[in-house]
Amino acid sequence: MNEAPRPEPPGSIDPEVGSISQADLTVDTYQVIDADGSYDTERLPDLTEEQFQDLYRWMLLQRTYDERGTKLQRRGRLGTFVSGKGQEGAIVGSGFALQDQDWVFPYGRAAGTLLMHGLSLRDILLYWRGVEDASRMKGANVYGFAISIGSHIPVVTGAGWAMKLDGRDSIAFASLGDGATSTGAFHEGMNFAGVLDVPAVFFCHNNQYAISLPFEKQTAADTVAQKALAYGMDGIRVDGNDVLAVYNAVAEARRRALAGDPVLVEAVTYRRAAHTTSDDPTRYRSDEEVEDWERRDPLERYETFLRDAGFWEGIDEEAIREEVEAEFSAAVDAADAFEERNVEEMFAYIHEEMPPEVRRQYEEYAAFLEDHPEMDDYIEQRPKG
Ligand SMILES: Cc1ncc(C[n+]2csc(CCOP(=O)(O)OP(=O)(O)O)c2C)c(N)n1
Repeated sequence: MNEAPRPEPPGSIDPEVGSISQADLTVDTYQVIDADGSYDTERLPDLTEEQFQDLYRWMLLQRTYDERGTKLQRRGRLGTFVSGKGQEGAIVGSGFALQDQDWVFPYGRAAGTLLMHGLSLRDILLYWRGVEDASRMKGANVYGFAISIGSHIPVVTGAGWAMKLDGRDSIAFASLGDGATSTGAFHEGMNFAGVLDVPAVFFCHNNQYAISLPFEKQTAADTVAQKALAYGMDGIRVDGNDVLAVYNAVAEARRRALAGDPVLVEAVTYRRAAHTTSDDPTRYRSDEEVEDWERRDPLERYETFLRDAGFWEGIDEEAIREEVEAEFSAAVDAADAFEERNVEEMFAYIHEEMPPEVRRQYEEYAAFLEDHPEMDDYIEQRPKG
């Protein structure tokens, strides 16, 4: 044991003891279209007129999905519903920059990204209806929703690493919220992504809230993008309500990821709807704040751009609205026609063979139902797929 007494804190400390501080960082927010709709021609992506118009259609589909999905839930026809209203620029701009061979690891708010990646609208509705096997995300390179927030980040790193070892020309793409960046899983996954140089893009929708918790109360970091530096990665901060800026940012992040440099992208946006259909946001945020973000609506901003750039004439807005409404209605009909599920499938859908622990749970449940036949009626009343 060292018996020598510790010195008192010195009266003066060497001023040369240095530190780095976030105050020294400049983190710019990349934009192509300003809030008033004016744009920088130098930054316009190299897209065809049809592709510029397509972006509008996708955003309108996302808006329709959010509005009608919320109503469906209110009528008891979905278990719960998570709206991406206000985040259309981030959802669609990022989806447009991906390629079919990429894998998407989604969080619940980004339905449009998944539709653009080939997932059916019917299956997304079935998911929110509580049909377990909709979690399989059939027919698209899409992994199940990360309901446990941030839990998918190490999986994304692992998937990206596998792609790298296989020499594939694809990336692993994660969507996540700002709240997810405060989880342990996020830090671990990001750390290894940086160490292993995996082809992954981590796309954070910074929509200012994690349920009722505002961004400033959740982290002392000024931005999400700067968190990348701690993992030896690059961070990009982009205006998430500017669909073209998001498209450029994710296209660039994807290019770097393929070259072995994973990127964290922060899209600055706002969740205009409630957290889920069981939340009342008026309890924790002001009308003024919501109205302020309504004025930064991603669809209106993009429409102004399309008009100024001369791309609006080719758009029959009424026809597109009818088309996306019809697409949504058809998906609801298809979900309604989905065959009835039996109880076993709730346990059986995820594994090729039921593992012993899951089998034990299933048997317990089946025995419970035998003892309580009245529960059958309750199950009958569950919304069917
Ligand atoms: C690991 C974990 N902790 C807590 C929750 C409960 N929860 C559900 S959503 C949410 C907030 C998510 O916020 P954010 O990641 O910012 O995404 P947003 O919903 O704002 O789009 C929380 C804490 C959860 N699902 N998973």
